[in-house]
Amino acid sequence: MKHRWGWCAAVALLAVLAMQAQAKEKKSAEVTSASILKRMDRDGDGKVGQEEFRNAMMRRFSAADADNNGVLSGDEIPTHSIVVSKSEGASNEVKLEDFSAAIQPVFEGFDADRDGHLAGAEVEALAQARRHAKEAKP
Ligand SMILES: [Ca+2]
Ligand SMILES: [Ca+2]
Repeated sequence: MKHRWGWCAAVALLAVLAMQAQAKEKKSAEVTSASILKRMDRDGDGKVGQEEFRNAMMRRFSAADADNNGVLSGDEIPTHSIVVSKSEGASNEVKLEDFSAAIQPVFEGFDADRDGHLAGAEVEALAQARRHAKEAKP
């Protein structure tokens, strides 16, 4: 009986440690609807409009394009961009035109009610996709 309790305590301790590790990991990779709105909602209406989304994505492209040649290659390719993953030839290089062409379908994929804005649950779905992309390719 004594043994059993010790074993239970050890398992409980491990579970707590695992949970703490998970919480820590989550915090460092946190993408929330709030953080997305903060970055993309430039006119402050609490929604991400189509233009705001496109502008944010284009900012990310320019930021990633270190040598400014309109093509992301090798280390320049952001590993957890959901637009990049939809762009053609994403494994080797991402051309500005392919990236740009992928923005619209990605936006429409998240705009569930098709009103041209991402709001509420739509932003949350975007945040979730970003989190998953980060987890898949750290
Ligand atoms: Ca807005
Ligand atoms: Ca919408």
